[in-house]
Amino acid sequence: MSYVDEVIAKVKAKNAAEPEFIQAVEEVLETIRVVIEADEDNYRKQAFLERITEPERIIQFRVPWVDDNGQVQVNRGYRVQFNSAIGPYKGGLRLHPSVYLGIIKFLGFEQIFKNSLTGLPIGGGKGGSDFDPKGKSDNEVMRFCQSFMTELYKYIGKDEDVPAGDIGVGAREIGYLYGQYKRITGLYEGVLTGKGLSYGGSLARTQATGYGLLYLTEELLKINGKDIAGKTVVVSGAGNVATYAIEKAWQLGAKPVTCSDSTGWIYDPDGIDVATLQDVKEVRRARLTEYAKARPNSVYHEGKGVFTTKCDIALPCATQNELQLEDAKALVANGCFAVCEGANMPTTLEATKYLQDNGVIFAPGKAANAGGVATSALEMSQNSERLSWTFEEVDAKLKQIMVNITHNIDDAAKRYGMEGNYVAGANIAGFEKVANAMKAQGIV
Ligand code: NDP
Ligand code: 2IT
Repeated sequence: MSYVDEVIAKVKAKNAAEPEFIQAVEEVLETIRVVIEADEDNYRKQAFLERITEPERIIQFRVPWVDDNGQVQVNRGYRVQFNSAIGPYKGGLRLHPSVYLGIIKFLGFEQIFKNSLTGLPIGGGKGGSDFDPKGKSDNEVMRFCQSFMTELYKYIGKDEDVPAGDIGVGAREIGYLYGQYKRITGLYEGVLTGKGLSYGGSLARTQATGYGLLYLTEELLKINGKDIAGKTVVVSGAGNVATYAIEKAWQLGAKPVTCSDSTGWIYDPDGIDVATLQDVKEVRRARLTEYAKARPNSVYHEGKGVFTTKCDIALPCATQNELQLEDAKALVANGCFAVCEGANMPTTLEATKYLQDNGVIFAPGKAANAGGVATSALEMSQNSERLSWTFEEVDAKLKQIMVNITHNIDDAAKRYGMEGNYVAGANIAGFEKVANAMKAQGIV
C-alpha cells in the first residue's frame, strides 16, 4: 500500500467519529500524493504524515456561566494547537451549537495550509465552543466569554497562540474576550485579532475575508481569460464573510443577487443591498425575513436553495458542506463557471469533483478565504510595532497577498502537471513551506 493510503486509513481508524476532520485530511493527502511519492521512503521513515495530521496539543475545558435567570449553564470549550512549524498558532474561535472536537480539528488542520499560503509567519490553530450566541443577551454573551477566557488565557499569548473570530464570534465577543485576558494577565498585548479600532484592531480586518475572496476571484478569472465585471454572483451566508464579499463584488462591477442564513435565503433581482443586510444582521441580529420586508422587490425562501439561482459565479460563505452534489449539478446546469469558497470547506468532496470535472474554475477556501487571517497577521505586526496603518495601506497589502496566493496555487498545480486544479495547487503550495520548516526542526 502506498504511504499516503496507509496514513489515510490510519487517520480514518483513529478519528472515526470525526467525519469533517477525515474529509479535510483526505482532500489534502490525496492532492499532495505526487509530492510524497517523489520521496516516499523518507516521508514514511520520518512518520511525516502521521505527525502533520496529529495536533501538537488539544485543550478541552468546562465553561460554566450563569444565565439571566440565575440558572447555571455548562458548555464545552476547545483550542486545538495544530502546527507551529512556521509561526505561533493562529486561527479563529467558533461559537455554534454544532461545534465538537471534529469540527475544530478540521478547521485547525485547514488553517495550517491556509496560513502557510499567506506567506506570513503563522502556524495553524482553531478553537471554539458549542455555546449558541443566538437569542442570548449581551450580558449572557459577556459572562460566557469571560468564563471561556478564564481557562483559555493559560494557553495563549502574542507569541504563542493568537485567536480571532469565526462563526458566532465578531467584534462584540472579541471585545469581551480581550477585556478578560487583560484583566487576568495585566498584559496589553496583541493576543487576539479582530479587535476594535480603539484598542488595537486593524483597519480593514472586518472587511478582509470578503474583500480578499473577491480579489482572488478577480485574479483567478483573469488567469482564465475572464472578467468579473458584469457577472451575476450568488452568495450564501449573511455574516461577516458574505457581507463584505457582496460589498466588494459590487465594487468590482459584478451583481450579487442572493444571501442566506440558517433559516432561509433571499433573492434580490436588484442585487443585495449591503446597508440593509448590515442593518438586519450586524445591528439588529435578526432573520433575513426582515431584509425582505425592507426590500419589497426581493423574495425570501425558507430553507436551502441559494445554489439553484442562475449565476456566473458562486461564492459559498456560510459553513462546511453547504454545497452538495445536487447543488453542484444545478450550478453547472445553470451555466455557472466559477466557484470560490469564502467559508471553510463549504463544498463536499463529491461536489468539488463534479464541478472540476465539468470545467468549473474552483478555488478552495484555504486559498480563497485566506485574506482574513492574513490581515490578522497584519494586525499582529501593527500591535508589535505599536502603530496603526491606514485603511488603504492594509487593503493594498491584502490585495497583493491575494494576488500572490492566486499565482502561487496556479504555479504549484502547473509544476505537478495538474494545471487548473487549484485544490491541488493550494494544498501543495501550502504543504511545501510547512514541510520544509518541519524537516528543518527535527522530530518534534
Ligand atoms: P458569521 O457568524 O458572521 O456568519 C455565518 C453565516 O452563515 C450566518 O449568516 C449564519 O446564519 C450562516 N450559518 C452558519 N452556520 C450555518 C449552518 N449550520 N447552516 C446554515 N447557515 C449557517 O461567520 P463568518 O461570516 O465569519 O464565517 C462564515 C464562514 O467563513 C465560516 O465557514 C468561517 O469558518 C469562514 N471564515 C471566516 C473568516 C473570518 O474572518 N470571519 C475567515 C475565513 C473563513 P445566521 O445568520 O442564521 O446565524
Ligand atoms: O478561518 C479563518 O481563517 C478565520 N476564521 C480567521 C482566523 C484569524 O486568525 O483571523
